[in-house]
Amino acid sequence: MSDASQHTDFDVIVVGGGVAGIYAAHILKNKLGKNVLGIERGDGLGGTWYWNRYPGVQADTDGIVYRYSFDKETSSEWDPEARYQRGAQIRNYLTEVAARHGVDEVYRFGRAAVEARYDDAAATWRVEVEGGEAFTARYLVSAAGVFARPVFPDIPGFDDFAGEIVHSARWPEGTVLDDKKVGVVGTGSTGGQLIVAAAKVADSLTVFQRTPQYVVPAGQSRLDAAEVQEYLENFDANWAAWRATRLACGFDEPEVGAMDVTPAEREAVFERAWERGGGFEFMFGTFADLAFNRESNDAAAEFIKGKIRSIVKDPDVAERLIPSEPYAKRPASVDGYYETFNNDNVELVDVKANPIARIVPQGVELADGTVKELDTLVFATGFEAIEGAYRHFEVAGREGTRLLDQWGDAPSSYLGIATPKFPNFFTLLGPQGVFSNLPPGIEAQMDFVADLITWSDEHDEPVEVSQQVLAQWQEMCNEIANASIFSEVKSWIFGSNVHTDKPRPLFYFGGLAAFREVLDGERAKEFESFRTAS
Ligand code: NA7
Repeated sequence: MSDASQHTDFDVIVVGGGVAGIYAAHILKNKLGKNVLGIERGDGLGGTWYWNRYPGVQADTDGIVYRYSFDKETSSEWDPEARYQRGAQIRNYLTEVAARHGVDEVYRFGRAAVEARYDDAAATWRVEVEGGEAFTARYLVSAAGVFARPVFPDIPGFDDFAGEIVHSARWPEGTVLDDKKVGVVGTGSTGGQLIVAAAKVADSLTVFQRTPQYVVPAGQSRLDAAEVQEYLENFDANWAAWRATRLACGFDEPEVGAMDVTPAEREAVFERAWERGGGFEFMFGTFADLAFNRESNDAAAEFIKGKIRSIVKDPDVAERLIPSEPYAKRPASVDGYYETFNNDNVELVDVKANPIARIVPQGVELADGTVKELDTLVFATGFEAIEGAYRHFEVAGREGTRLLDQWGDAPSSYLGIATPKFPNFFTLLGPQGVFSNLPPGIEAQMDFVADLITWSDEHDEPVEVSQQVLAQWQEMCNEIANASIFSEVKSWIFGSNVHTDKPRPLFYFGGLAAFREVLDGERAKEFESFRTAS
């Protein structure tokens, strides 16, 4: 921390200390030799994994690929034999990687960046943190997070509740659900994990479900020793192969469509995937077209509906758990999810049929007047994805243009990285970045940003994407996203969980391999799209 505590001017400021920020700081400091300041509002590193500490939290992407590919060694906090890592393990892993590479030293913790402003004349960024202290740098890398802004529903009576209200993403230390009357609002990936964990310890669990989800088993298991050895011995080759796939989730991505095989073959493929577990693997590792072909999507949906009916003993409860929408949200996977609704201490409330009217001192009152008594009310109601980070971090580019104004109702950044009017400002996981397993997607983006910075340094010229290039990118992203069945449902992937009437595709759905080709094309053209100034 010596640099950060003594100086206010840096080569690069990195906002955020999660998976993206740590990688950015590492590349900038250790590969480019930059003088870097990292700003993190939490008291430690980890980002999403720092904030999300709810019971049951774990990754649902395989641990062998939910990690950095540049660091083979760090593993003491990593359990290479477990298919998925728990939240605390990932947090510790990230902290340890940062320490191993000297990245923790560049961070200042505990105060959020509240404003960043581009100084046109000086061609520098000025970043202010809570409390008023300010820093300057030529480049600003925002790794402010995809899930930085949790959302609570607009329900009256929050202050009336006699018990404890928590959001899954802001879990207070010491809050336990043991022997409590617990309510959980929300049944997304988070709600699913929480529900299973809470049901095991709570006196009673009331699940307030608005839209049922398709949930397949996660398939948490132990990898065998030979698998782990193969993984470590061929670490780089494995990563090279995974990067050449669409999702880089570590499984083979088939080319055959679900309708190209017989019904019996299809059933067998789904059954094997169900047995093995994994949401992404079920959606993208069974057949090539579940996200794009309605018939194929229906087939997968019907398979999962059949599983719900066979697992859930009470047919009324089963029907309430069965989605009517296509299978087109970020795929959820939780072990024992549907089985949990067979527990005597678990009640499922359909809040579409009987909405939450208000929170009252003793619990939650429904529209029909029923009161569900609770000690702890948990909101697993998600996030304002991507854009949300900039509601408490005001970024202003050339001529004072606000980032959120520039994005408007159609947020887009070229490659998820660059926004016109924001010179030398780079978002990692900005709007319309690649939809893939996040760590390799982040590495691809940041490696590219590093090359852009090097070019800018060499030419002594700020880099800024042109409006025309962005428009073409946006059109392509929208076209692919709107052709996908994901566009038919409301979810954070389209920002429509918050901006309900204004869906916006927040990702490039062309896959990581194609995304990386676009990046290489830009490199080959010597970053032509970013040379607006020349
Ligand atoms: P999600 O996937 O956005 O899920 C939020 C859940 O909360 C979902 O079931 C929502 O139902 C529900 N919700 C939101 N508002 C309400 C209200 N007002 N009443 C009832 N239910 C509500 O967030 P997660 O945290 O689970 O997951 C986010 C990502 O984090 C995940 O995809 C991983 O990538 C990691 P709805 O479907 O909107 O009716």
